[in-house]
Amino acid sequence: MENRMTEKKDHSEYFERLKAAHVAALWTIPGTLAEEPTLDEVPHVWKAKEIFPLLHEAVDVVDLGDDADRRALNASNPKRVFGTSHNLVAGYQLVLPGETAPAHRHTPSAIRLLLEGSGHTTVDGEPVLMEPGDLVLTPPMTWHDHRHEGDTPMIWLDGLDVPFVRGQHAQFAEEYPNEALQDLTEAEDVSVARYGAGMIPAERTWTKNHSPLNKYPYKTSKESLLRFHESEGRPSTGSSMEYVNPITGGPVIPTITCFLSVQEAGTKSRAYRHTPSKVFCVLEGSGYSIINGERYDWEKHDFFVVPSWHWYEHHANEGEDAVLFSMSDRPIYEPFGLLREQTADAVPAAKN
Ligand code: GTQ
Ligand code: FE2
Repeated sequence: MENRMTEKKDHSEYFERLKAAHVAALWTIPGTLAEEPTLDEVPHVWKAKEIFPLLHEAVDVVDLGDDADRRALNASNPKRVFGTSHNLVAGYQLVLPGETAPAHRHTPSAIRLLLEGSGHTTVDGEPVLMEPGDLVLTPPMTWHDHRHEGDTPMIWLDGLDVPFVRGQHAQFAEEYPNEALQDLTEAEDVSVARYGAGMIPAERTWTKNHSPLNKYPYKTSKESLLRFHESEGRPSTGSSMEYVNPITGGPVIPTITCFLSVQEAGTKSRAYRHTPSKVFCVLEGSGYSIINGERYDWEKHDFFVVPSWHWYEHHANEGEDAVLFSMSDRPIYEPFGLLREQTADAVPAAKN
């Protein structure tokens, strides 16, 4: 009798014909039914001490306005051609005293976290004053330009959803007429006046799907975080608060949610892992994070990426409490049932 088990036919000619017909045999693609995500990103720290000098060197390389709309260095994950994670890109941007970056708008959203100096970003006609630690939003298709009248260089952290938007084939951008700064049609920080105190105007005129606040001032955010931390009995595992759209309680931008966390000197956080990716930026203090069992040191103004589904925990060094800002692509996961989150007391030992 014929032994069907040991009989080996050569099917290579069949597979050639599948290829020519642009179909793939599901039983040969293991990733389709993979039990855990396959990643094209790794943890990495971008050090202010290394990148700020490179950013200052860019002054000799590009003239703002003439050669380039923006003088920014975007962080590419070591495992990717573009993108700090698969959905987010972070980087540093520099504007010198007296310089302007012309107005434009685009479908990708951006958040800015001011690190050094001060100046203005105008968002849809509203001049927003940026000071250290302030979170400033430029939501999808809002006109924005940057200008700086102060006397020291202004550097901030950019955070955008460009990899996600490009992946959806939804990237569009346009220049403001004459590559100029936009007209100022609103008073300075008017969105903070209208929406910045846990109240909203009784007459509800806001209809957009992003936060009506263009700025979350650091003074308010940090005070709020520290009061919360105090009210919880100053847990040694630290405290975190999420920035919200004051109308919906949802994320500040449809694709990006932001957090501010405090970790007291000499203490460590709980461990977390989740499907969304996260970029952390150090506003105060220094320390290190354990990400999937490896140690990543950080200090003031460094930023680092925690890829999807990686266990991580933060340790603040002795001497100064650490304040970490973070942004996450979590809002992209939630509507599709893709959000998975776990916590533990400590990062589990790495699997062999
Ligand atoms: O400041 O408008 O890092 O449009 C990338 C794209 C900054 C900006 C970036 C941008 C901007
Ligand atoms: Fe932009």
